[in-house]
Amino acid sequence: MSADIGLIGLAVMGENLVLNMESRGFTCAVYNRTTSKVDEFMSGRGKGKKFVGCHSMEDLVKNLKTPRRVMLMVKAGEVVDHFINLLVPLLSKGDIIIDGGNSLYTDTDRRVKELTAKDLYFIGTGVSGGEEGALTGPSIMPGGNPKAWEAVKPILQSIAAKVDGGQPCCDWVGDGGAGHYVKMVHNGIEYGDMQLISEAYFILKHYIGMSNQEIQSTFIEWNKGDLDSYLIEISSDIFGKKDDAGAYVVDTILDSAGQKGTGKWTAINALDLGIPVTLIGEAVFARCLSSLKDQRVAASKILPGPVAADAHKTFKGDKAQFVEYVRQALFASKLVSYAQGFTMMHAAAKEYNWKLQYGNIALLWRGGCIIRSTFLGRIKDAFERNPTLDNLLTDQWFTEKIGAAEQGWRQVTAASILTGIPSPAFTTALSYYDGYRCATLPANLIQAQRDYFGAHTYEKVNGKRGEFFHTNWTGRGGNTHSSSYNA
Ligand code: NBP
Repeated sequence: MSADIGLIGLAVMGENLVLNMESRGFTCAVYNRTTSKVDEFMSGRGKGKKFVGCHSMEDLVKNLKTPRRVMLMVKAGEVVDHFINLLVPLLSKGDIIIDGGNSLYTDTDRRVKELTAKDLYFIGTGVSGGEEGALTGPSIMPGGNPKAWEAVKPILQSIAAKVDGGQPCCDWVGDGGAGHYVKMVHNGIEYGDMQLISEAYFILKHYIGMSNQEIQSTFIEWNKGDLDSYLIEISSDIFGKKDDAGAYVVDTILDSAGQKGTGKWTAINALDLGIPVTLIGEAVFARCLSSLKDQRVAASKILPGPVAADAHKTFKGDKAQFVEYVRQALFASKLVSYAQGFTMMHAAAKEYNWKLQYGNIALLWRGGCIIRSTFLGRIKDAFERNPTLDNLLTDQWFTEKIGAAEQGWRQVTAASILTGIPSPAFTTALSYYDGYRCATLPANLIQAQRDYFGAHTYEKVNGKRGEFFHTNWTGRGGNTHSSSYNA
């Protein structure tokens, strides 16, 4: 049997993706380093289906139609290079390797170039949706060598999630590492959304004193409006789940969050590009802070200040009203986070010469992936109105929505600060918002200080942009100044 595609890596993502492909009529050859997993799959979930189980890479390649399409769903990093090196001597001109793991976009860029030089095509694609998405329809963000797109498009689009009456959440993103870049930003936004939701939960729990059951009901309500999203939906399920002993599972889980790197990569790249993506950065640092569990426990006994768990003792006022404020804080912060994520992609497209279609990217995330939400349709609309929009917050829909949520957002951040409830993502989002809409910032003083100690020069309020001045602040320095550039 000649297979339509070969897949290497029968772990949670690979196994479910090939089952998805098979269910759409494609024949898949499968291989895994630990070959017993191939046997388990063939006698288990793959039994009686159109799969070819392979015990060697040679066997896998031999069983493929030409041009051969081989997809890697393995641990990102060196393992991807390892399999590419094994595949290259077995493949022929025009064959295609697709990496569906969470690879760093610069690695994908390099691999596209190296394989093009060998007359092979390489696609690096983000795949989001976890186990269930992989099986029933993930969001797929392919980039790489555009010459390979037509050959893989029918398979990838048929297995992708569908929205708006059948539109696949899979389309060509761009050259080189563009697909993996967009997946990286997706994951960064996912970090931000999860942090925001957890801050809302903490304030409802500690400041208003709500039970898990009450929080669950609140989330169910929220999921019917602007916040309608997969992460709000699964969080409401989480608040209702009890273990065999009758305890809420969420209360039994240690407050130390893990991470696998994509949020960190997003924050690092934002710094490299010089774009303020503060919320994702704060979300990554919040996970780092959470992991310092022992230090936090020790510090909680020493450092003065109000105790978050006691905040409910200070709450006075209308509970329902404050719950609405928390919803507003969550939604407004989310608007900021997505606006920041898209400004970052804007800057990256300029820096790396990609022609990213921002409205299409929002559509790719509308279904299948972890950050899927109805709100993404609003982002698509905003970029349809203005494809070169600098910042989503200045689109009319966003401006109106954030304006309507702003007062509640301030109430919540103020209350959390006064009662010692940490809310780093809510507060950083509000600081960004206030900074972005502030026509005059105190950076004049920073420039003066830089010029004072290092003769770094400054521009004048009424001068021409790009014209730099130096003041001899102490009368002791000369008129020599440092060159003016931004790193
Ligand atoms: P893992 O990321 O756990 O990778 C498991 C696969 O990598 C297995 O086939 C394993 O082979 C192989 N592998 C490892 Br680990 N080390 C190897 C080595 N040194 N040499 C050869 N093969 C090696 O699986 P996953 O969670 O299915 O994720 C696959 C990719 O998709 C990753 O890049 C991940 O970041 C990405 N992703 C994951 C999710 C998710 O929700 N899990 C979502 C979206 C994207 P073995 O069986 O022989 O150990």
